[in-house]
Amino acid sequence: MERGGTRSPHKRRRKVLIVTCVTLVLLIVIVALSVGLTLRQGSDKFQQTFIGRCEQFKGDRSDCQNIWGAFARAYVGRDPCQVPPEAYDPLIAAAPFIPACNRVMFWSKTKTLVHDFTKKRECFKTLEQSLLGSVLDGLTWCGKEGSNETYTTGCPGWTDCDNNPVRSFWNRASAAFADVACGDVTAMLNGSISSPFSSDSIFGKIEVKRLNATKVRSMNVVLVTQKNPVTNCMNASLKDLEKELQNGINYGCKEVTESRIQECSSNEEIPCGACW
Ligand code: DVN
Repeated sequence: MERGGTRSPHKRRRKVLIVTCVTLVLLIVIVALSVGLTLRQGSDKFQQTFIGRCEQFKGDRSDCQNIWGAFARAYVGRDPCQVPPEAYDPLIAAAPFIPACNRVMFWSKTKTLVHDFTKKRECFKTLEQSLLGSVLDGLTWCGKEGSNETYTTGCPGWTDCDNNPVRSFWNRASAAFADVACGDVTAMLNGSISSPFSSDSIFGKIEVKRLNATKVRSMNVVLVTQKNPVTNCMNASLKDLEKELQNGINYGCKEVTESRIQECSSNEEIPCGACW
């Protein structure tokens, strides 16, 4: 029996231990809940960005939810290095690319310049100006086995594994974009590098190979040069590009200075056809 309410040291130590354990468990629960909440918020934010961009492009809410569903099913709950391009087939079916005959613009190593130009002039359309390209340009996403969240951090980088969700999307979307190319198509390539065309690039290994001579009449390269050009239209890699085109697709190449392209971007008085 305890005298006067004093406790033995043993009991005091046990009480301190219990309080410490309970505090620790509570702390762990709070941290777990806040991490889960943060992940959930990140996942929701990504979905809101996707749907917001989709609605902005389409001008209405119409089927953006369906398109989101087809997109998410490609990678959610999957190992982020096991998402092949064909996982996005249902997405391409849900948001098909619309042919833009004589206005298709491919590019390689000229991302900033080509989009500065195409954003200001209606002459050409790039993949990144399509519904899916504009919704996902600049975003990173992946899933994880056993989770129904979309992660935007901790995802595999572009070169970490071939079948990562972002790279597979752009490979699949590039193929679909090239499949609907028609008429005279254009490619803006970089004349400041020794090989403006690389068969290892998305343009080289996917898009060029999918151009169909029954629909595409010509491939016209715009080789962007600086004051002191590094290369020109006689470059060996451009000869390779010409060889890789399907028989029946004519090839052309023009060296155009970056300043001329910037002039065309900002001066709508210059008709599209006279830019180069
Ligand atoms: O025709 C275009 C367009 O239609 C697109 O779908 O494919 C063609 C462009 O791809 P490309 O020929 O491979 O050209 P790039 O310039 O080598 O790469 C295009 C983009 O892929 C880069 O701008 C990177 O995108 P980002 O990060 O600038 O938004 C990405 N990319 C390519 N190689 C990469 C890489 N990102 C990171 N690491 C790499 N090694």
